[in-house]
Amino acid sequence: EFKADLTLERLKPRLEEVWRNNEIDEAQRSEFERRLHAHWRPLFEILFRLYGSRYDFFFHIERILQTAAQAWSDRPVELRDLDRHRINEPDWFQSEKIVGGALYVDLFSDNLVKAREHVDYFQKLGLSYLHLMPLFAVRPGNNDGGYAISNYRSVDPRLGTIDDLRMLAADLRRAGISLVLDFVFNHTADDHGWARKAQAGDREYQEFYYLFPDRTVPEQYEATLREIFPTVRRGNFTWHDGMQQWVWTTFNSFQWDLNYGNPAVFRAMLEEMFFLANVGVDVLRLDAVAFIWKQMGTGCENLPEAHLLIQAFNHLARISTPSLLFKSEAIVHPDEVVKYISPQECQLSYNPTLMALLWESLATRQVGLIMQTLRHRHRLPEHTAWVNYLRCHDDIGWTFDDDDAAMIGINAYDHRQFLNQFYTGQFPGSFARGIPFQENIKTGDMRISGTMASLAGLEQAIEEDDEEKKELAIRRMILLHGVTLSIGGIPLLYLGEEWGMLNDYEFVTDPAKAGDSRWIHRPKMQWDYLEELNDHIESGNGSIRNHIFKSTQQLIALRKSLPALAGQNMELINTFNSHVLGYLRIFEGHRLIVLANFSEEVQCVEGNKLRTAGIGRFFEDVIEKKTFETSAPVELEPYQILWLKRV
Ligand code: OTU
Repeated sequence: EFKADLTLERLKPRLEEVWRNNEIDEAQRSEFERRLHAHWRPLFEILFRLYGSRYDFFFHIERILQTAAQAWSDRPVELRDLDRHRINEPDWFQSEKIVGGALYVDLFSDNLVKAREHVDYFQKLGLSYLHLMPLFAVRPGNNDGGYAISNYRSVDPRLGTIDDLRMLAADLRRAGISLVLDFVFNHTADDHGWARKAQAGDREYQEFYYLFPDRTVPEQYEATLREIFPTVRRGNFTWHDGMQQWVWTTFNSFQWDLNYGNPAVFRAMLEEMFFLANVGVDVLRLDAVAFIWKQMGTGCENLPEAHLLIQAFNHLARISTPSLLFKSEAIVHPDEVVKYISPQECQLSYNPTLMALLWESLATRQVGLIMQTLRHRHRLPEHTAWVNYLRCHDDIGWTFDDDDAAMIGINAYDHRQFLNQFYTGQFPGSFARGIPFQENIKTGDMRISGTMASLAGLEQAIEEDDEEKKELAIRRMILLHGVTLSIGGIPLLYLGEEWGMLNDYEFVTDPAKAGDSRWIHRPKMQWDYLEELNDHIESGNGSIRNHIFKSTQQLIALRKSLPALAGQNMELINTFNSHVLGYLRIFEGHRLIVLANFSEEVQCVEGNKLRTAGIGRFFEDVIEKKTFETSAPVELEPYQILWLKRV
């Protein structure tokens, strides 16, 4: 602490320069300094642990501090107002009024200007949180859906300009919709300015990446590494002819992993983070958090230093851009996912385990594994929340815990094989139409691509023109939404779900997409659906879409009217029925019981089992507006979900 305080005293005069150049007055300065003092000690300790042994540690610390001061100087007034507001309301995202959506600007709206016209659509659907998939300048050709960024400060010209983005951000803010963008900080594209300089032989920038002249060191690393994109290339390194070096590439060969062992990389990315924050982003989705630190002899995933790095970014955000929050994208083992979640690290996190287990429950018609898992994994620290989703732009991986499975007599390996068979439609009787993603011949491992509707059976039902199957598929979709909208945390729709969009098999005709099966679940929005909505179509696919849209919209509106659905508090209810998931939500005295039937048969739950949940003698399902008595069995239709409130 003494060291930290002394360092700050010594460095403070170095900030004068920044204040002077930007004409920052005393009041603004002291607002920054108050927060700097509050966060300095922990920040200094983290940076010292990461970089303290470097000969140039103090140089880098000084630069980091100046970067923070510069970010505060650049922060627009309206965002500073928002900062003050959010500091007093740190739990704004816990509200039942928060409902999220995610989309690709090009596939949904064509470009940013048109996206601004779609704000009323987002409101009509009930969204108050919008994640735009990466929209920055990318390399030519395959750009991994925007995740191969060549410039974090400019927008892909096909989508618009950075000013279009600023204007959209302002529109969204006025409409009460929080903006979420990606912070793709594990890697840059191979044509990012830093990578180009490295290729041109600049030593300083070669140290931004992991480069090796021969296979010796890469092979030593690979002895303990997983392969994330095994169909792209075996191993984790890519040979670069120009430099005559092997480059560390965890994902695609054109995505170069950044070397955070070098504090200059941390500072450079910090600048990019602040740039995005000052555009008017409320939440940054931290992409691929698991991979940002490497250490020989480990799996180079989820290392303690990865957490320290994010905490350092977080402290700096608290100092300069305090309304900015982080969402962790750690699609890893549930024990590891949760370690990224805290007010000091990521306030929000994808909930990949819940996502996978909801699909698992649909396939098995059993709720054993989801119950076993939720029992000890749903609770989070205060001031944090899950982001609960069903599908996103990525694949589904079966990231449940093997011991959770073993506890209820399930062999995890076999079960994953079964789920892969089921969701690729190979298991007899399966309703799903998924396709494999990144099948690993060596390990037999596989992930699943496919839209929500196609995985839930709608594609098969439409193809077979089977009314009963269509009905069941729609019920499955509403059931799943009914859970993510009520289980605690921010529900996140992947846009297209609200229309039951089916797989798009056309992606194979585009050479930049053909090698990546995830494009099957990234269809283009059809705006005539919206027109159909007013046409009262009685039959055919139009009526199915309308039905799905209206039910989804209605469920969202309902969620937003139920204070019991705020916060994270969720207690499982033993329904004594292995097909029915049950839980109680309590928030500030408001209560709601949820019962969800994962089978296509009618199921019963003894009403008196629910009394213990303190709901009284009568209750009403607020979805169907039907009243039940706790003295009788509660009957659930196939795939029905009930949201029960005491009357
Ligand atoms: C993320 O996902 C993105 O969501 C993907 O769209 C990108 O392709 C990738 O990073 C590279 O930027 O492997 O299949 O957590 O599962 O980070 C998705 C581990 C991915 C990975 C996850 C990654």
